[in-house]
Amino acid sequence: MKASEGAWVGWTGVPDDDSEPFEHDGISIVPVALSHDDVELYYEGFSNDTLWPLYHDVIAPPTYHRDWWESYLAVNQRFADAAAAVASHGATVWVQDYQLQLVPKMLRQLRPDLVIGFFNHIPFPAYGIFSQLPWRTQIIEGLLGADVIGFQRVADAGNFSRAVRRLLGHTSKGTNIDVPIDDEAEVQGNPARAKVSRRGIRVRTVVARAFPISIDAASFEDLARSPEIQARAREIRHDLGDPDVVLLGVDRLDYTKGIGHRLKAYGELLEDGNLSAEDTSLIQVASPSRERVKTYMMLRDEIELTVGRINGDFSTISHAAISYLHQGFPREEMVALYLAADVMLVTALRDGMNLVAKEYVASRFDNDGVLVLSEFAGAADELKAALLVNPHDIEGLKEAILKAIAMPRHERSRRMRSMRRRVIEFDVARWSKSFLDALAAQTLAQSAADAA
Ligand code: GDG
Repeated sequence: MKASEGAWVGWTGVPDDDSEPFEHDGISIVPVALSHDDVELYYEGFSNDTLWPLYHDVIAPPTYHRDWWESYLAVNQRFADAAAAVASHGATVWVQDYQLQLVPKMLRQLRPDLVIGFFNHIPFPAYGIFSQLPWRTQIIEGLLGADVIGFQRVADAGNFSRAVRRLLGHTSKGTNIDVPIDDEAEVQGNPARAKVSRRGIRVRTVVARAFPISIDAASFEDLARSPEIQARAREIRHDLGDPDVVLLGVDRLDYTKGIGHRLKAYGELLEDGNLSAEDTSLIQVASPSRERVKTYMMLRDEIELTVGRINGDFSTISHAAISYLHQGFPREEMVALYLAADVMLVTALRDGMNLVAKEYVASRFDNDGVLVLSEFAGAADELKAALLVNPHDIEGLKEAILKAIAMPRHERSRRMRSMRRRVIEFDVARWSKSFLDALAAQTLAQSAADAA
């Protein structure tokens, strides 16, 4: 952002905050205000209680309310207006995530000169699920306002392209979708974009493909290499009573993360006598999330009941079966936890990517530790040397946990090295560069097609 003199357009996170634009750390920040009602209807409602469960394969039932949709429309328009007001001629605007899917089209109508990208951080569901959405066509049309639409997985991009074909009948070839242009202003605003399709109509090409997101891997490794953090990792194990095995889960307290499935598997292993709280400890960080949404309140009750039962049944005075932390921690503490853990459990039922999996790998410069990873997290496409699991298969999950605990050092090291190569090479800088390069290439290709 600094290098490109960009502006960051976003909500401050505080309702009814109408702060003026300001500079921070060399970046121009442009706040967009949300009222208390907007937060309730647009953010907690449509974004987190309609789109979130729908896009995560309806693990929880999505709620459809017309006034939430109206609010989603209004807030998306506010963001489009704010971006249109600050973008210079021909600028690149990169819209982030499912809360803003209508912005690309709204922005293109306001500013046909702009180059527009969109990245979806969560999955894009199969058509059979997506088609439940009463506003499915508007969402697809909103996204198609972009030049490049990025997804976490190849499967997500495929689901999107299928939805476009089913709902709008546009033709597509590979990752390119031909979108008819029916607005003369759009052609005038950027004549280079329009071309004539094989069907003889004026179209522009939209690219929809996977750009798996990543982390700043080097910064995690740097923290992990610091002597203070290593000392803290030892201290954590000591404070747990120096168990033989430390298992770790780190998630926002969200029903997509499969925390309940993980606890069920762990509880059964204790019950079967395959594990004992004397020599095994599970740390579960469940950072508070969306606490005003009802499904999240219910989830918290359910998880805390399960933790209480397992601890009640299996803890001893000196050793807790589960150290459950409903708190957020500084990043230094997270890295110390990653270093302290023999086995990292990522058992999401559906997850766009899951950065925790990558953070664990990036932190383990010692090439030790085992990652148990759900095949339903996007990270599974890249971290193939993890122990991949189907979290719905509790027996399979239990076997994977035991296998992780028993894994010989040379195998742990081989798997971790392979995963580390991937995470270090494909870091977040590479992710953003590849997206922005694709966006630039897309506009260049269109100019070239026009010139020819
Ligand atoms: C969405 C998609 C996709 C969590 N607790 C603490 C803390 N965290 C940090 C983790 C990690 C991040 O939050 C969570 O990222 P995830 O990727 O695991 O999951 P979502 O929040 O659901 O993110 C997801 C992501 O967007 C990016 O595209 O991967 O699929 O759902 O970085 O470390 N960090 C600190 N203290 C905590 O207590 N410092």
